[in-house]
Amino acid sequence: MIRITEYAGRDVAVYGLGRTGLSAALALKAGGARVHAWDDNEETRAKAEAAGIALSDINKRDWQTFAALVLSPGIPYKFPQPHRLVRMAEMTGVPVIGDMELFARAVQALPERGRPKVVGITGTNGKSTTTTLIGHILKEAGRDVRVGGNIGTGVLDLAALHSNAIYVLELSSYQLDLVKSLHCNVAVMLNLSPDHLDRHGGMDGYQAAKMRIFQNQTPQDLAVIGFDDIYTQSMAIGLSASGPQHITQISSTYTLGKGVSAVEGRLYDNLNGKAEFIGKLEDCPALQGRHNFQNAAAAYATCRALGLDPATIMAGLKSFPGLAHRMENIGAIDGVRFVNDSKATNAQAAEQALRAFKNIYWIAGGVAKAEGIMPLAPLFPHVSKAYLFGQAEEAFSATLQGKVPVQACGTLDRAVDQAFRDAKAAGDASPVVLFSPACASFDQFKDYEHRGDVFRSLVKAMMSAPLKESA
Ligand code: UMA
Repeated sequence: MIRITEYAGRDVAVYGLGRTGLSAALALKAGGARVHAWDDNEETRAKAEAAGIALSDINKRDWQTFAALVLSPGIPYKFPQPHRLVRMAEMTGVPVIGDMELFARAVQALPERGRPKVVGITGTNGKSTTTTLIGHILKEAGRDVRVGGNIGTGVLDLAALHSNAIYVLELSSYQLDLVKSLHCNVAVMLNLSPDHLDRHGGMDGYQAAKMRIFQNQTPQDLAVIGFDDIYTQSMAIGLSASGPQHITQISSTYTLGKGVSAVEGRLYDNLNGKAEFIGKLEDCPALQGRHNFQNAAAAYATCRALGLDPATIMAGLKSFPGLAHRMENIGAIDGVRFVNDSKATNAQAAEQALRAFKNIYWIAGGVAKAEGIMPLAPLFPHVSKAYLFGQAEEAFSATLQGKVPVQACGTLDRAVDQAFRDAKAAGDASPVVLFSPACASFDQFKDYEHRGDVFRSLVKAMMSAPLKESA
């Protein structure tokens, strides 16, 4: 835990006691603040109490006494309209901040030489993969790395500040809205497309929130910016005109005159205006597909800035296991690769994986969404055969009829077994058993994580036991 001593002996309101609020309340309490913690959800309040946080209904308190309101990112700050308690704070002159701001100030309070490095990652898509990837490469290189933020671990839950440590933080637009003092030694902006517009009052507000990742950067710092969409292109132009920091552009679409490119998975370092071929991303199983090439280029640029050599970074890209349940590479048996993409709960989410591979033995099913798998039709030529299970079996079978061979399997275990047998027997080049269900899970599983865990266990069991003779 990162103790927050800034408010020692003062009263601080903490509203929202999910991952952010609970970790902030504990960090403030450990640092000597008088914490007034509240959540409207009874169950969440009970959990906070069990964790040692005394509850205090801030709706009924004298707000003049609070030194700050720590707000959770999920609670409306400015749009669609400020939460009632945000208005209350504003009316009484109480600053509204988030856990990232508490972290940022704790870092700034250290003498300059004692500060850890901070790497922030934002963008519309690919944040979690890039954050985890950078953490993985740095860890493999022997660095003291701590990974948190929007990825699921509240930043104040990470290990205590240390001058040798590197904090790799996924930053959402919600979190960036609540931060003023954050100073990223490396700030990564992957890509931008319209998202969360209601929460930011439109695209301008969303973009402005994202731009806050660059605030407080100095000439010693680096901004890594995607070149593949017009929004990030214009951010890079704006920053190069008026920002103090260095800029490295990255692309998975264009071969850049200066920067890091990963067009068709061929990674080139052209940071100094002289292109050097670093490696083929086809050798990195968990980084397939153009969106992942962009993530890999960003991770490469970041790790170079932190002093890693190209060979070490390439080794980390190759050994990256991927995020659990998101195109997670589980391993191979007899040349057949197994990929767990259980997080794909609709057709749009399954598209990335279907696009990334060929010779696919596709396992799909569960509770279908309204659009079914029709939007995936252009990718059906990538599929050698489909194995269906769960409620969607009949509907998916009808969509695939005449286009892709189909087998109705009923359950996931039968689908895995049959897909492996066929993939092994077919003798295709680089066959992939892909579990990308394009469905919700709740007909047969607790949630997508449970479903993915079951798939992984089935594959691991096959890895340690020979295949039985008959299906
Ligand atoms: N609440 C009230 N009253 C209200 C509204 C909410 O009491 O009127 C309470 C809720 O009961 C809840 C808390 O306030 O307990 C709100 O918590 P939260 O939604 O901010 O969630 P946390 O558990 O604190 O998780 C947050 C991030 N969630 C959001 O931004 C919505 C997590 O990102 C993040 O991992 C975590 O902090 C740790 O940093 C999740 C997310 O979905 C993954 N992020 C969005 C995204 O990626 O699209 C931005």
